[in-house]
Amino acid sequence: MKIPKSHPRHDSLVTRETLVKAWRKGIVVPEGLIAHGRGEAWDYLLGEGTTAPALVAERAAAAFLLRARRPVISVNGNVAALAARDLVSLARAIPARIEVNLFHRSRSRVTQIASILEKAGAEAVLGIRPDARIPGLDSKRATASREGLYGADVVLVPLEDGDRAEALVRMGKVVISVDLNPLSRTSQRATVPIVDEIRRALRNIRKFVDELRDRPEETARIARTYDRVGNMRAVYSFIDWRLGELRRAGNPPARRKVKRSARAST
Ligand code: PTJ
Repeated sequence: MKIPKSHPRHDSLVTRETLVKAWRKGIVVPEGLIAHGRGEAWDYLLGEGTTAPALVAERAAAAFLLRARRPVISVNGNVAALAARDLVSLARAIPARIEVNLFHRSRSRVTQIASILEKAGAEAVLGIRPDARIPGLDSKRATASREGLYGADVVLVPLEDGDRAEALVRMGKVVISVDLNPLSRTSQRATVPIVDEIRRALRNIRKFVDELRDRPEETARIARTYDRVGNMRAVYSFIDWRLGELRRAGNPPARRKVKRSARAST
């Protein structure tokens, strides 16, 4: 379907079409379309832009990923369909391994997703031949590679399910999630929950990786002082503020531009 450029919800409709196309090819599962709708509803509430607390979490994520010995980024169908390029760009910048890990796992989906990532510039994508299991999980999400998710010390798990996030935390890993729903089990369980849209989050983390790469002391300070509970409180305060504005205006307020450098201190 061709979306007219003049449509007031152009970008949102293009995203929806991208996911539907990926579903037709078998990359995204039908459940992924439901997940998208849930995420977009939260994005409306958040104002469809990166909030100041999300920027703080994204900067912390960059610090943890840069300090990691074995950083790994997990990819599922939705993430591959929406953000393959952004994800590969971040993985190369860190550098981190990429592993395809699916809730609705099938060999053909894993292979298709790995090939999308390779077309976007990824090398040696993991997940096709898993050789380990994450303890305490019964779903197909438990499959992992020793070289990748199983052996990682820091994992970035966008659009994750809560069970696996929790299991990865139990294994002692630093778990960075990206999920627009601050109340999801994933956001509740992750070490660094990022409440932001996947493409915005990946681009921001990438910028912070570039900014922090040659600043080990600042990176160490951010990792030491990152305050998960404080950050989630700030997310709830933001939602509270936004609802207050909506209540007062009776209409969505114009979004205030967030200045990345000015707002992203921990
Ligand atoms: O490809 P598979 O087989 O691994 O399956 C992928 C899905 C997404 C179906 C699977 O991981 C799943 O069931 O996830 P959930 O439990 O529905 O959680 C997905 C979360 O992602 C929800 O809490 C949404 O709010 C959130 N979400 C959806 N779209 C976005 C998002 N968060 C950030 N950016 C988005 N674009």
